[in-house]
Amino acid sequence: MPFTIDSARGIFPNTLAADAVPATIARFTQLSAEDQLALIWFAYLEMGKAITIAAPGAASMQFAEGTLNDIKKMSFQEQSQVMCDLANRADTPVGRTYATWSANIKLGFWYQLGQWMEQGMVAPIPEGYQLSANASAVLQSIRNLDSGEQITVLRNSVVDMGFDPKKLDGYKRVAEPVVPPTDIAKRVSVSIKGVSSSTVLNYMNYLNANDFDALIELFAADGALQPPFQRPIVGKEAVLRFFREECQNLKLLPEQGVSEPADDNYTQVKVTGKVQTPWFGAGVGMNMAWRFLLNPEGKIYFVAIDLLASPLELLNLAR
Ligand code: 45D
Repeated sequence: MPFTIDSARGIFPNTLAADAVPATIARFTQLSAEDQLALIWFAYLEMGKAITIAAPGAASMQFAEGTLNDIKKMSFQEQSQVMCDLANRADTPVGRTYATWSANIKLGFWYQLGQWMEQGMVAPIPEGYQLSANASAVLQSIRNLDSGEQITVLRNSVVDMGFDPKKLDGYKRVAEPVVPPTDIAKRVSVSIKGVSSSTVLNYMNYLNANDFDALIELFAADGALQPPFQRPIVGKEAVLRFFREECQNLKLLPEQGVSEPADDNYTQVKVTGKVQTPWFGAGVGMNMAWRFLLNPEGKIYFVAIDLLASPLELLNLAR
């Protein structure tokens, strides 16, 4: 039977993803806005003792600057209201602006608010704030996650805030400018134990070099990419947009993999290894798997990227 995107999602079915991440987010989303903000604040402070966030570059901060300056001028009470409205996904002017931003701009916005909260320029979480019992339980679950899972929970909760972009009709997406690809002379090539597919090796090398125009040519016209805990992004145009908006300056460190024939002359390849985000650099190595399905022409019909449940999963290459 020919593959569909839906059936392709099921290749290497015994890959164990870090389900604790969506489970934690689901519980977090049920909390009141005040509890959500206080909980993230506490989690962020505790994590900050072990890992450091890199300050976002000016290029990504420029888009949030206007909104940030408006917030800085408000009273503490108004500032708290704006933050609660974002957590509540309320339909407000700030919530609508926030909805148009890429994930990195949203993170940079909160990074700045966090700095200002520490410096006393933006309303702090009230001293002695008591989390509800549910919120304390969620904070405890976050403490029990590894650092790759923790930063994914934080990122996803930030991305989910603001007015729902699907409810905006017609808007301009706001993302950081795309950096030029790394000079050919400065590129480094990966090697993957057990995998020789040039498509897979080039995928890693092009992504590491921010060479999105070359990267997208590795995909079939109807190809799809499934980011961790998301539905597949389908078609070259949408996948290229995703690369340009969300995938700059990642560091992919694949280690090992397996390759085997699949139905209809397709080939399935699973690779495991680490990924670093520019926000935390070498401080956080996320345990990842890539599950590729290559068509008979060697183009990527489907690739799923999974955050793995544990470092042990790096060794799980069973078919
Ligand atoms: O609410 O092969 C306060 C793809 C309190 C592409 C706060 C990929 C109040 C293909 C503290 C102020 C992308 C899929 C908030 C590979 C409050 C591909 C602030 C994978 C919110 C490999 C909180 C890439 C703050 C991956 C400032 C897996 C939080 C990338 C900041 C993963 C959190 C990247 C930050 C991750 C989190 C980045 C900066 C998980 C960043 C996480």
